[in-house]
Amino acid sequence: MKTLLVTGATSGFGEAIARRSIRDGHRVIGTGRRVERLEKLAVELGPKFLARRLDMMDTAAIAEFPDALPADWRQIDVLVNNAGLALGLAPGWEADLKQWDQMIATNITGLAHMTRAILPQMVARNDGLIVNMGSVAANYAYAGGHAYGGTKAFVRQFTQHLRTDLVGYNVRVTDLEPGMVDGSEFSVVRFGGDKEKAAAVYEGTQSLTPDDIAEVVAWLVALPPHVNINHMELMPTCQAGGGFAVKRR
Ligand code: NDP
Ligand code: 8X3
Repeated sequence: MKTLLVTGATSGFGEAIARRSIRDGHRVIGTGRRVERLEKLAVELGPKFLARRLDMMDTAAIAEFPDALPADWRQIDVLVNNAGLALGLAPGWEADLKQWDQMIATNITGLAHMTRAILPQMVARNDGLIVNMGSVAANYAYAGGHAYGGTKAFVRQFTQHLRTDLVGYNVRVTDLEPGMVDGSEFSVVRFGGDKEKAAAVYEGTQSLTPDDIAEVVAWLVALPPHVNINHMELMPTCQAGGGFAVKRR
């Protein structure tokens, strides 16, 4: 039985990863800002789920987080740096700077601080796995993707550079890069709560699901310690990388 720390467990991927991990015999510390969601999940999943409120934009709270856990929950075998968000899809010159700041604070600073908070114990034990939730937006440009894609490009390079530091240790680090995933709140959040606009993103597609992501995380967790998946890009079969944007006369 491993102990997973899953950030952003109040919906979407994080919730599915929590459920799947507990089904696989592990236990999970699930975090997020929406405490009522965490409490509901704790009732459903029982004593193998520990709910903790944590705002990933609060770096002081992240630093204090590991030592504030109950003593028998402090060894984190797997960190799933999943919490994150995209806000807006306006062209760069019209984008809301507050939205850029929030994406950077959550997807970059929060993820980096959480990694820094947990990595020392993994190195000291010579054992552990970090799964960073990247995105295809790190690899392909699309209109309005600017700051979000930039944060996920950070996740990709941060992961790969950490790999270099960790050579010689049995600590694995993976950047998971999903494409379109329906069934989470990602697009509802991106469009400021507009459910119709969010649903239109997936209309007529058979997108990936949060359970597909949880399946891949379960596979990563189960791999033997000598196998590191550096990065893994997955898309639904109905999606592929686009071409260049060209303005013709
Ligand atoms: P959801 O919106 O369903 O889940 C996002 C999770 O992140 C929620 O649990 C939310 O919790 C948490 N979160 C956001 N901001 C904060 C914060 N400041 N502090 C703490 N938790 C926060 O979307 P997904 O499940 O789809 O997204 C999960 C990850 O996957 C994200 O990093 C996203 O970028 C990435 N991703 C999503 C794809 C998709 O198509 N859906 C594709 C590729 C990557 P709460 O609001 O309760 O704080
Ligand atoms: C989420 C996938 O294509 O909307 O990271 O950026 S995408």
